[in-house]
Amino acid sequence: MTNILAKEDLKRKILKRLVYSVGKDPEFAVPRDWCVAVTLAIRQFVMDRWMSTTKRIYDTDVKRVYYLSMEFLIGRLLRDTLLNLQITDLCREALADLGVELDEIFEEEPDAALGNGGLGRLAACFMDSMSTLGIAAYGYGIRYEHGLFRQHIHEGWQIEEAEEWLIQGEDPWSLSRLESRYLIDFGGHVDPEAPNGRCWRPVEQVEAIGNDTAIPGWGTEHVNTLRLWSAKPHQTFDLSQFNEGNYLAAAHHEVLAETLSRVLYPDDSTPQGRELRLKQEYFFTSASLQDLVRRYLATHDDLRALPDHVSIQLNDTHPAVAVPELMRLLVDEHGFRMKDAFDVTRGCISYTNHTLLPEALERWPLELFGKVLPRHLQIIERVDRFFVDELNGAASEIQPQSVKAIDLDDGNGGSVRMGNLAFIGAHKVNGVSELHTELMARTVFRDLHRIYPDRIVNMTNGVTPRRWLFNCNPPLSDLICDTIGDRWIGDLDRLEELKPHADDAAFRESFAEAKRANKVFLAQYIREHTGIAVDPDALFDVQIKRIHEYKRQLMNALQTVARYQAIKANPEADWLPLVKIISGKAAPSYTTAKLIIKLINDIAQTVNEDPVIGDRLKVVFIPNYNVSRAEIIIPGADLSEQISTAGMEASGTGNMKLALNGALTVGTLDGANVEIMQQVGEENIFIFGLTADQVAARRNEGYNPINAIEESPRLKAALEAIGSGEFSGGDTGRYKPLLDGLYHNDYFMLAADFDDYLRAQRDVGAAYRDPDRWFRSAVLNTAGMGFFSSDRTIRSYDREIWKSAPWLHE
Ligand code: NBG
Repeated sequence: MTNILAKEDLKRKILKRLVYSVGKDPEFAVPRDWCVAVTLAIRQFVMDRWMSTTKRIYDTDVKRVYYLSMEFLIGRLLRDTLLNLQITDLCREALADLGVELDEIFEEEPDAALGNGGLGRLAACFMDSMSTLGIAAYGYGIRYEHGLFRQHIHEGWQIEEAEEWLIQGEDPWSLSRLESRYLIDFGGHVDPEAPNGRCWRPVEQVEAIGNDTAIPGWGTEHVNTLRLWSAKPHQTFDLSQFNEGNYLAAAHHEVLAETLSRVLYPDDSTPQGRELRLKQEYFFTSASLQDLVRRYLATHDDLRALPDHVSIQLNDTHPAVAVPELMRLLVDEHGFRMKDAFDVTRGCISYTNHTLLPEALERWPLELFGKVLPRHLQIIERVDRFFVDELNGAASEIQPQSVKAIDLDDGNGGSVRMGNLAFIGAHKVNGVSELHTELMARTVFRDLHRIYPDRIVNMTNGVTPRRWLFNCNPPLSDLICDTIGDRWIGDLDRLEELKPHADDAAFRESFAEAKRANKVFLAQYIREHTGIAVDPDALFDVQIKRIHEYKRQLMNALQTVARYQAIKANPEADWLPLVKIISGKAAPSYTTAKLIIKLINDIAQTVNEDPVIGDRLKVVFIPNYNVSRAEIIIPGADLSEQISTAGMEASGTGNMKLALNGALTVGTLDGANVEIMQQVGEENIFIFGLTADQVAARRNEGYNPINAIEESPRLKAALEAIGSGEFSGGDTGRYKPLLDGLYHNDYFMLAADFDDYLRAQRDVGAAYRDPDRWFRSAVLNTAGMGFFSSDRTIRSYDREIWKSAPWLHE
């Protein structure tokens, strides 16, 4: 009865939105109109819970957690929101009554790609988990008008196209909060004569306006807020200029301001030496801090107690300017003494490091920093002085100059080291897997770790099981629910109960059927999107992630060539049919990565068209990798390629999603692979290659790739085939940069690992030929992945860093 009422109510809400907000007659509405109408109706549906959550947080005055992240790679929201509200079936039935198919509506939603890769997707998983656990959390970021570029493949090359996720300029999920607006200043100078506070005389101002999206948790009434800032001009359109006919000048301010939230920097590893990027970082950090201080002061009056009520988590160094910005707010606007402001700031802030790659550790030239943020530069100098005092007390043998936030001796006029600034200004600093955390303490932050030995903690990454198993993989999640019930969705450790079923032949059979159904679906998708026909009974070998040399897609490509050559040499042998599936984007300015994409596509063309090869080997590059594509590829994967040079992948999260969905991993002992191995058991994963320590040792000894290549006839033959133009229509020059890189440098030690990689792939093939063995391992992979829920990660952030939800740890 209630269900019928609820259904009728939802129908009414949807129709009302369709007519009054979208402005369409149901008779003429196209699927996209329905998608917007449903979204608006669901938004309305969560409103009560959202408001009562806000009220509860105010009333109980629990500690708030603020997650500052330049990126939130959210993907589509409708399916996950319905699941979390537990109204998927209700909505499906309501729409069916209206003659509309819910699954078709899902496909209409644009994929919000406000992030580059792992770091942004992690932030999105954390939002889901923080709501699910009932933590009073706010995500803060930027509402980019254009998210990550769309990748189009033209004759094998990556072409970037602007991405449009805002349907007609709007995001139906979000509410624009015109009352939450803040002024953000830039440039100018600091007035040394100014009496107390307010000594900064900026020359440029923009407004930050909040746009809120509700993030409901799973199986709870709790709804948190994701607040993304958009930039608007402060001095709006200049009518007098316009009237004088000076149209461009009239719009100048507008254009300048709005540029700040126009595009996401499409690079996940190299800092952009660009003023705009620095301004974006300050823009969203300042707006977020002003907002949280205002919220705090609405119900408290003593800012010295801020650390008891507020935790600010910096997702990488992009918001590290929060350190001087919070201090500036306290000193210049609230009359604090500098040292007190530093202590309060450090009490609130903690920082997550996501990479050890030297080129990814942000640095800003002093000149640029001082030009854009003169007051902040001054404050950072003060931070350095407090730091030097602490250093002198703790480890006087360390040269302050080598660790201060400001590096005067970089040979380039000096720079601000954002990693050191974040480390010094935070009370906790975390890595994202055990190995990464350990390496962090031994390498990039070695000296700082000696000075502050209790500061570094590990928080191994996780992924939300709602999106990354329940929603993306109905065949498998149905099987799991039939076998152990559905409590695993909110308590992933329960997957452990599947372990005994690994020895049950009937269960393994059902598990294999679920996998096959997903592979059939993926095969159809591949056919529709690439024209390539693949056999669902072949082994689906998947590598999906950003294209980067350290991730070694090139090694995967070379293994493919080696396999191709072996089949050609002996086509009649009993080859296990293999489909290589690769997908990922390269940063637009990363020439080598783009050339790797071209090579993969060239290999694909040659192999797929070779009549001798047939179904024994197919190579597929799926264009425009994004969250929605991941949701289709992951459930259909048999093998997960996690083959980075050991010591270089901070954690990885795709590795977790794939194993959770029953793929076996072939990988190095890098990032979270190490912990995946511990959880699923060494016999259920294919590990190969040098360890991080061995990589470092080989580099120190003076590694010579030519020797390694000479010792590996199969690698040599693969390289020679590429060099001879076999995959490039006789063009012997095309891949010279890649080949020269391997022969003369091979920084990522591909040659050193190659033969062992082939060995591991042979082991994979042998295991796959024995379905009992394979599916036993696959079941044990899914069953062993409970640890990698982002719920577990968030609990441990809360226990060790935020301390905002003590009831979670009782
Ligand atoms: C990435 C790492 C991944 C890690 C994610 C999330 C950046 C800078 N780093 O290994 O490369 O899984 O962060 O922590 O995007």
